[in-house]
Amino acid sequence: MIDLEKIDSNMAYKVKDIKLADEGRKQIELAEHEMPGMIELRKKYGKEQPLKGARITGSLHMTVQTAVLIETLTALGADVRWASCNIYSTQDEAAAAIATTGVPVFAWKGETLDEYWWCTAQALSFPGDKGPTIIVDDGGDATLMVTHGYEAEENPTILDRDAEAWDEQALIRKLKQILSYDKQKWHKAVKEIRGTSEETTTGVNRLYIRENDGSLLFPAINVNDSVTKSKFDNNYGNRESLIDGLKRATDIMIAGKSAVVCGFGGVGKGCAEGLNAFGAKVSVTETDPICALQASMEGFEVKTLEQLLPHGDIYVTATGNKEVITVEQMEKMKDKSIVCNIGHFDNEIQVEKLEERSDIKKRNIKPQVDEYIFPDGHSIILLAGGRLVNLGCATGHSSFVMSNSFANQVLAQIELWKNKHENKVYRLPKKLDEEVALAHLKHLNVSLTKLSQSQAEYIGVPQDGPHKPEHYRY
Ligand code: ARJ
Repeated sequence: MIDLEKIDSNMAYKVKDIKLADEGRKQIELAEHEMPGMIELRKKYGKEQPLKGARITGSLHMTVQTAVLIETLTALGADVRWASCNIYSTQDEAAAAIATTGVPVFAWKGETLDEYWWCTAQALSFPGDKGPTIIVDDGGDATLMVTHGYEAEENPTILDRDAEAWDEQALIRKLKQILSYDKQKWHKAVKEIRGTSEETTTGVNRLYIRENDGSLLFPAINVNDSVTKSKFDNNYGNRESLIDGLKRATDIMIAGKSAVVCGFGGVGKGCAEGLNAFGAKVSVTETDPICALQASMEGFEVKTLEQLLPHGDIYVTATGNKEVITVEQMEKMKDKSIVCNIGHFDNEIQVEKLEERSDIKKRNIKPQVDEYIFPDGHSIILLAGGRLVNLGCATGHSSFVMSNSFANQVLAQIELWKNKHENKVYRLPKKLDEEVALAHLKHLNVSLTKLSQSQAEYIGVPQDGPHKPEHYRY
């Protein structure tokens, strides 16, 4: 048992089973072969050590792919500590492999919410009473802990509110505990933080909200909106990993089923396409007229959830919003409907309400697969407790697509560490986006056509890129 009351910056690591390290190492080696972007960055910057002196805290799913990211950051000179950003997403063998290299990792599959925030606090606490100098965030939980902790040091009464979400209650408990013995922890940390780079759409939303209301305490780089992240990971990544999650959890035949995808943004597009490719009849729900039109012109029926409830067999939320599927709606679904979420946070499906209803019975089928039985006897199958199904029930996106996302992360970390920025949200320049793509072309045997000087002049771009104007959205 760990002592959740204490933050111990000298603890070497906390993982499920350190003996899994060999297994993890072999998977990491295979992943490296599929992550040319990571290997190229190690080659390009290994000598120069651009991250030397940086203390990096990562709050991002502790998978095999993330292990390759961590080892790229350390190869560039950084001192790294890590926690997962989801209680179900850790691959225990990857965590063990990284822990044996001397990088303090605090992550295991199946954390409680209190353990989760302990892990995040551990990753944010470097020996010698220090915090990080830069953060790799996915969903903004490391930034949230630092920022909320900082605000509570100025006004402790903000921690006295009645939080509804269980996750938020656990964060408040942890921050209160820390505040009781250290009134300056987060102020000391913020003084040295040069910035954060954010992986995902919903985390980026949080950053822009903070930028607009003036509560952003340090600079941030929006990695999600690099083209080689959002148009690849969110789309092609989910196209495969959603199916992987559904299959590993339920073994369901997808062909012929009615699948409902809530949200047709970057993630929803990939999900709808993946389900369609497996032969499902795909319907979409949307609030945005442009995305609704896109879905329709891709051949998907666009309806309201109410209209689809009598028909759906599989429901996937991918909106980035909250309470997209309510308990009342689940009550109207067909028997044994599969309900899951692939957006970053756990509140797209009303799981807490489902849990609180004493007339609904829960039966665990296997880890991360639960059946909820309604009073009339019909049931729904909920995957990964409403959290990211691809990471909770499978192992997330494949290495190749993550190599693109993580190359952007590494470039963002170098930028934050080497240059001073204002407390604003930035994006990486288009040229770097193209470099990330370039690093992955050889692996797929791509031959690129080169613009001649006169062709480049004709369309008004430099010959060596960026080859399209910055605002071009792809
Ligand atoms: C680590 C992963 C993996 C994986 O980049 C994706 C994103 O935006 C996150 C939302 O939380 C999940 C992240 N992601 C997907 N697959 N991170 N390892 N294998």
